[in-house]
Amino acid sequence: MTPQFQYLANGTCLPCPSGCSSCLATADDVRYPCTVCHQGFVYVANPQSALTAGGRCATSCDNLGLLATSRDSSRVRLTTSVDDPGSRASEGRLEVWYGGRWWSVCDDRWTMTNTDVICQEMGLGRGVASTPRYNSANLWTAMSTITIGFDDVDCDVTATSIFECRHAPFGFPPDCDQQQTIGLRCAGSAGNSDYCVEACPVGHFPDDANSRCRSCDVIGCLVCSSEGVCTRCEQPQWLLNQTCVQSCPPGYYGNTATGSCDRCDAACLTCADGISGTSCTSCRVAQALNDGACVEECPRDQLLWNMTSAVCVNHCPRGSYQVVTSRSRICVPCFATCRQCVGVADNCTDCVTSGHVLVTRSNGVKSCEPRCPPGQYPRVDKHCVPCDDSRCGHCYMGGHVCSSCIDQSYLEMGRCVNSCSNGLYPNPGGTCFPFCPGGQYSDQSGQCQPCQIPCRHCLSADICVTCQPGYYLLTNQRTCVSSCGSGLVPYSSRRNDDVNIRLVGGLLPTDGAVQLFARGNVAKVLISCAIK
Ligand SMILES: [Ca+2]
Repeated sequence: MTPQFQYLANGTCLPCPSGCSSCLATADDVRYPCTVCHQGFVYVANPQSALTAGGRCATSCDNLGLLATSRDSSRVRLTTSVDDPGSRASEGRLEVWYGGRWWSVCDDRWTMTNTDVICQEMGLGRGVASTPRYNSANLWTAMSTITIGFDDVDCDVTATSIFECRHAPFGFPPDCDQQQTIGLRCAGSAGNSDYCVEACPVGHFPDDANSRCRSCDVIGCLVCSSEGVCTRCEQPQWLLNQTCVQSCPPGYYGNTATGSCDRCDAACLTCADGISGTSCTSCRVAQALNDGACVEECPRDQLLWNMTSAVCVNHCPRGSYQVVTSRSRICVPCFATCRQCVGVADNCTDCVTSGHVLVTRSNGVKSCEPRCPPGQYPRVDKHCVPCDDSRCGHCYMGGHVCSSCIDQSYLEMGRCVNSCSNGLYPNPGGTCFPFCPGGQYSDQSGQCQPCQIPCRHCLSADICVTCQPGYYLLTNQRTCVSSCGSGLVPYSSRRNDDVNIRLVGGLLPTDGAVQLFARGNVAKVLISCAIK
């Protein structure tokens, strides 16, 4: 610690004042040589000089008619490096706390007055210089962590804070890139946490009892008269009942001129933010919204749409249809399954459910259904239309190809026919196949005949394949018997867990050589009725 500084006026070296723990090597004003104060002292920047003026260390701000405040609570700071944001420097990139985070400031239209106002807001005395494109000049690598939130800042000389200066609307993308951040240099030193100010910084109020600035303690509050009593909020918040709100409650609008929530015009139920409360967004019962005004009746050329609140419209919105009588012109909601309807509520022209199709009912009205009725198919526009052949139960391929038939016709190769073609036989489901249905065989003349009981499935009148329940197939004779007889035992071709048996090399499933697959030591030998 070097308690020395030089006073240039007459070239004499003078000791650092007692309150100072650090002094300038050269001070242009002998009354303000300090850079850091001892514990228990507060820093007072030179309010006059715009050179490297330093400050003085006082025992109390009160004696000077000033207020004490803490640098840590300031909403404006100078940042010198990525690693050390908000360091106590009197030079660096300008950052402003707003909406719960720090933003940097664009250099567009920057003025020396801006620099001066903001340096004094930070308790750093007069402004010395500003550096446009500060990010670019310092070649910071972490530029992506910075977002420019303030643009076109324009301070009057009387301003005591950047929050009193005009700027482009916050929240819109500023028309400047990340390198265009403004950097400032202030005359004072930033060595101490506590410093003296003429007016409390933003978000603070003067507590006269101990000459200190105290926090408003209201989130989003810029100006307050005492703790918890806000009088001005940061945009886009609005002042309501001494606090700040994101949006005004129903019946109120955000007054863009005053920044507070004010009552809507008596005609409105709710109204839009703006310079007055006369732009209604909804109306009271028995009134309709017409172009921002609440009216008793819609104009003659408009329709009344009353869903959540009454509105005058030029065309009925989707999901409603118009009903025009000599006395009223209104829009009425469509039936719930209709996305669009015409004439009456349940006459759909489009369906809410994407897979649904439009079915024309007997009264000519179209309804949305999961599928077309028999004899119809869905066109590309989802309207159900008749199949080409009236005997089709269902059809596809543009209605040309049947997939089922009605009126006792048979389905043959996608067509419905009165009888199956030669060599084809009607099977269950009314389909023509080149074989007889189960339990029947084709006789010499090509007619299907029933198998002889107790035969169940057969190839001809005397060649049985399976038997009715309670009968066994004699596979060498292809007939069904009620008992196997001597030398034969019943055999079921069903598998069991221990032994797998199969017949191979025979003409029929129940004919052939027996093959066994045995697991473990004991193989059970089962002999079919069919094997001698
Ligand atoms: Ca700009």
